[in-house]
Amino acid sequence: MSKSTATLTSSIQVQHLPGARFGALIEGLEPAHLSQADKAAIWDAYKERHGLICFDFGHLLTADELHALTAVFGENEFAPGLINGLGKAIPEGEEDLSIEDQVARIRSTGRDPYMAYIGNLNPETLDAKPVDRKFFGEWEWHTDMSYVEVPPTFSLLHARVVPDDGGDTGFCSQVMAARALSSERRQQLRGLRIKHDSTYGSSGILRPGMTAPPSPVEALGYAHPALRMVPSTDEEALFLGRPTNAYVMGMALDESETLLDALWAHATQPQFCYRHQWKVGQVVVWDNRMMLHMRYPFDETKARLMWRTQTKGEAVIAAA
Ligand SMILES: O=C(O)CCC(=O)C(=O)O
Ligand SMILES: [Fe+2]
Repeated sequence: MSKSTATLTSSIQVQHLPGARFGALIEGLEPAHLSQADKAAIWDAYKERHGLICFDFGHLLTADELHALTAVFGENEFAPGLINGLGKAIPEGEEDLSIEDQVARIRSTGRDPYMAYIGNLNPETLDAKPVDRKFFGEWEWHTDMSYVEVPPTFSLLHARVVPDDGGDTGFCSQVMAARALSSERRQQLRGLRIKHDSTYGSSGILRPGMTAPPSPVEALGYAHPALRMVPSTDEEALFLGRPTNAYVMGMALDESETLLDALWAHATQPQFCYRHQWKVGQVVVWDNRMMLHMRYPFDETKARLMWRTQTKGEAVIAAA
């Protein structure tokens, strides 16, 4: 990887993520003492390595440290499922409840509204916590919260407890997938919008307050351009969201399904994908504009707990 002037004054070590065609591995970073040079080196790695970085700390972070690392990538966004309309249906009678009131309510329970806990352990006590069986199964390819108009840009996952086997996270570069489109397909995709369903979470569980739609045509969600621009690197990326209940706006359902099947087969080819095996203490950050991700299954007798943060997004820009 080329060295920029920024990396000369930062003590962090940046290398290619082993086993991946994209992604960087960063070691030696002190999240409580992030310098301007560190931040510049992180952004260089992000740009050169297509929006995926694994930070190897070798120890667990505090919540403040994870929030400080998140702030390198943007303004912290609320965790999904806590604020009305952000991965959570608006309960009757709460239509006018302000975000400030909701945040005050969440904080009064001792909960950090910017942190999500994904796992089958109580995040405080680390005691086993009952979860839906789907938690252990495969989580479908997706980009985070793409069913809202302005989805979060970066997501960060911090491995606290991981099984010795299984539970890997897959990443798939949609910039590489877009580059490999035929010119006919690229032409066809310009102007097309795909609706990204909000009813099911990535593991296949219905989200709080949601009901299953009769068909993808009626599913609640947001329709985004199929091909988007990523302004930070000035490249195009395919933007498929997630397979469940996806729908190409304006098409007959069977026509939409046929096109989506072909796009998913193209988008998730092995040469665009990387499978991450976690080590406790790592933080992986990805740019949802450039990257799909999924989670591999693991054994129901095992424990897994991740802390998760995300950054606020910006309006989705269609490829010209
Ligand atoms: O737990 C994982 O490996 C991935 C979960 C996920 O989809 C996410 O955090 O956005
Ligand atoms: Fe996700």
